[in-house]
Amino acid sequence: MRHTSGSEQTRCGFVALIGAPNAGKSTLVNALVGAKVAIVSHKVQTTRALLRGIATQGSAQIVMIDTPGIFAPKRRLDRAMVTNAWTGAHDADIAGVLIDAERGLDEEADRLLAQLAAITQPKVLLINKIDLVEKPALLAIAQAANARVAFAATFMISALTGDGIADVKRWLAEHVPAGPWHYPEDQITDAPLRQLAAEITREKLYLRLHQELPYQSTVETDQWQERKDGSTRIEQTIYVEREGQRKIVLGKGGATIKAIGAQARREIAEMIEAPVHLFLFVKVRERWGDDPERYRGMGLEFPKD
Ligand SMILES: Nc1nc2c(ncn2[C@@H]2O[C@H](COP(=O)(O)OP(=O)(O)OP(=O)(O)O)[C@@H](O)[C@H]2O)c(=O)[nH]1
Ligand SMILES: [Mg+2]
Repeated sequence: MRHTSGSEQTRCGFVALIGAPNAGKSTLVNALVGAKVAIVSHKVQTTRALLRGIATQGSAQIVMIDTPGIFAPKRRLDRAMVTNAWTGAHDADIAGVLIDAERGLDEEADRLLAQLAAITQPKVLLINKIDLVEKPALLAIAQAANARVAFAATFMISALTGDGIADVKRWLAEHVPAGPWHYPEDQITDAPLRQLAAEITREKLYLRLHQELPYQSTVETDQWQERKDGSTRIEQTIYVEREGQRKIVLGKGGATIKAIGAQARREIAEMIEAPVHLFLFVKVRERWGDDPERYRGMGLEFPKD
């Protein structure tokens, strides 16, 4: 742990990243932390619950809060995710508002900007994916957004290429409150390994499966056993809603689950720096989206209605 000593005053604060689904929040958390802590996919609604990624810059510790995308919720799970995102924003010291430059101020971004009045903390505008858009369009987005919301600063970035990320990090480091660090200096997330491992498998599901299937599945780590030979034995369950979905996840002769398992195993092994034996089970739980137990597993509040 760092201590305040001499002229060096430490700073520490929470920065929530909010934005429409797929705006690049999780990619940006990873870029600021400098390691993959949050899962990323090309599909919307990848992130389901708050996840903290810890970045450091000089004497400042910046705790980034990755949140689910904000959209008009339909299902119970959607409502839990969107509520969770706003909770993250309200509890943070600073809110980073991501706009996808390629989409500009579309209906979803428009609705988000309208809802920002409820956030009283300093807000920073982060126009992301600038690698995909010409400069005049970026300036137009910056102007239009700033005309509607009092942002403390505006940054144009690419979370993917790293363009502009150092500037964002410096600004955040200067603007988080003075105070002691919340986490040891080598910690990069507060999520338990079991949960990170379940997320990695869920990412592979998102990358591999099409249409609605990823949204109708969830992953839980059931067993985590460190063995004498230094390897770790992990059992996970993938919950789906119907038998037909179970068949798709398994694939012909088990080919799909095998590929998902191989990819997940490799990445989990990299994360824990030990050989991993990963066992995946696929279970049908009709209406798991209405089962409070599953929400606990995801780290979400269960909405009662
Ligand atoms: N070209 C480009 N793609 C990006 C950039 N940032 C993120 N992406 C891509 O955008 C997609 C969504 O990224 P995520 O980080 O998962 O987005 P998110 O906002 O966390 O999405 P949800 O969790 O679903 O709300 C992925 O395919 C990323 O690779 C960027 O700066 N440029
Ligand atoms: Mg995300």
